[in-house]
Amino acid sequence: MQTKFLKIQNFINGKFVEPVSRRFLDNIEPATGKPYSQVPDSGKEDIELAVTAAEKAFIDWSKKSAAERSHLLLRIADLIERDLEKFARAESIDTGKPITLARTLDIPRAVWNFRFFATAILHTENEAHLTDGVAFNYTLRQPRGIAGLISPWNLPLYLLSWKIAPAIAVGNTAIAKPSELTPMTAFLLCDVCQEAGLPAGVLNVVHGTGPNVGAAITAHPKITTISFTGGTVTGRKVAEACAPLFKNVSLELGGKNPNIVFADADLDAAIAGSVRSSFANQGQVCLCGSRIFVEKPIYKQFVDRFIDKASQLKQGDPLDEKTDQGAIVNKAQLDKVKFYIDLAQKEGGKIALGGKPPESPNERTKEGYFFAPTVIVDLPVACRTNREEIFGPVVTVTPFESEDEVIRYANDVDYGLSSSVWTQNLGRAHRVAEQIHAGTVWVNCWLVRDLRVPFGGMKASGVGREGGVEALKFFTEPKNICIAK
Ligand code: TXE
Repeated sequence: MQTKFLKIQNFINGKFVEPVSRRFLDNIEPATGKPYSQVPDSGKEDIELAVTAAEKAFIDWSKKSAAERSHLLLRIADLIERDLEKFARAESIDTGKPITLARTLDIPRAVWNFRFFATAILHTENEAHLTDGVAFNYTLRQPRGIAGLISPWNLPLYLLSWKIAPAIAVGNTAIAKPSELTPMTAFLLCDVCQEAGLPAGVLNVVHGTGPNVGAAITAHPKITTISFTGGTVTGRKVAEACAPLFKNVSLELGGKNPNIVFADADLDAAIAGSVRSSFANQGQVCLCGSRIFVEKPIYKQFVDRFIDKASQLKQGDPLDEKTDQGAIVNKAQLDKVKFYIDLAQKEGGKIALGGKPPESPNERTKEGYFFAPTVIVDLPVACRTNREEIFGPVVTVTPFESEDEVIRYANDVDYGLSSSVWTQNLGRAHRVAEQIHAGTVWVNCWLVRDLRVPFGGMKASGVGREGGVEALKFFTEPKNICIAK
């Protein structure tokens, strides 16, 4: 018997509405494998309604002062912070991540995203040039119109907020499509935006699948800016849809990030940092260091200590305060992880830790999507397991002999998102960081984020730099105005 589930609604023109189709999809809780709410199965008719609302709202919103827009974004940040526990619980149930991670990372970073862009727009600089005494040139950055924002399931509110905040902060209006797998915190955000007094139509959230809603966004001629975060395969589809319409597109895609540990590293720090960068969010962070390379003299010591530390991670019910490792987001992703575990063994790898689902933590979660932190050794460097993104709690560990060799290994993949380098030799840190193909290189740390620096990937990891202050440029159109003297 279908129990009455919470029906999530779209948020269009400042109101909560059902999809035109009246159809809904089950929203499955990863920890139980059972539906717990319903998501609108929207389509292009809903996008049409959102475009009408966003177009109308743009007229006034784009004319508001930076101070007025800043005030509203700061109010949204305060309300998310006020409801932090509610957002953290919703994020944990929706994604399967430990509630402690949602409470300390996802939601606080979403609050910070709104605060950062709310204040950044008060201090932007515009360029001006005196041209040979004959003219005065200045650059005017103007909002582009309606922004289409498409986000993934791994860090739902974190990654959606770092699109919404800059897009509307500079005066655009937005149509956002969260992943259909994790819609809940986007739904709560709409509540907060309504309470904060965000004018109707400035932010519209349309829930549904990629092909029905995401594709309608990328195809709509009036949605001139597209900010996408997700897999490389989908990113390619988004790029193909936008190219003929000459849209302004930013793609934050996948990664297969090298985590390089030299023999002179502070091993305690490198081990702790590597366990975090390997298994945070069950390894479902595009920035995870899924390929660990260790200089030969300390290889065995590293592997033994790394396995020992990783085996201490408490796997369990995401809602249990003591849990470090929760559930994988859905069955498809769990099956993908299992596929790569089998492939790795066929390619000659040895499972040094994990390799299978853990004992069920309790009655509630016995049919959930769980997988133990897994460490694979003895793989050839260039095998598929070492080149393809798994996006789960699975890392490989490989020894290396020289700087040149490990840089070659690190760069020999299609991706170029991030990297960590552990060494106490400053010259080596600079030398190696300069040669790694990655948009971000962390030295003796991981996932230290400063929104004032460019963020994004190269090669198959994406195009553009929007996860920070660069987003203020991405979401505006620079116009040069030249006035004769
Ligand atoms: O991606 P998908 P997922 C990457 C991560 C992994 C993937 C996981 O590395 O590869 O994202 O997220 C919508 N037209 N990153 O599985 O399937 C879909 O509904 C338009 C990298 O969700 O690509 C969802 O809302 N939209 C990143 C969104 O696209 C479409 C950080 C992403 O879905 C669509 C986080 C279509 N044809 C994850 N098909 C980084 N680099 O920072 C689907 N969608």
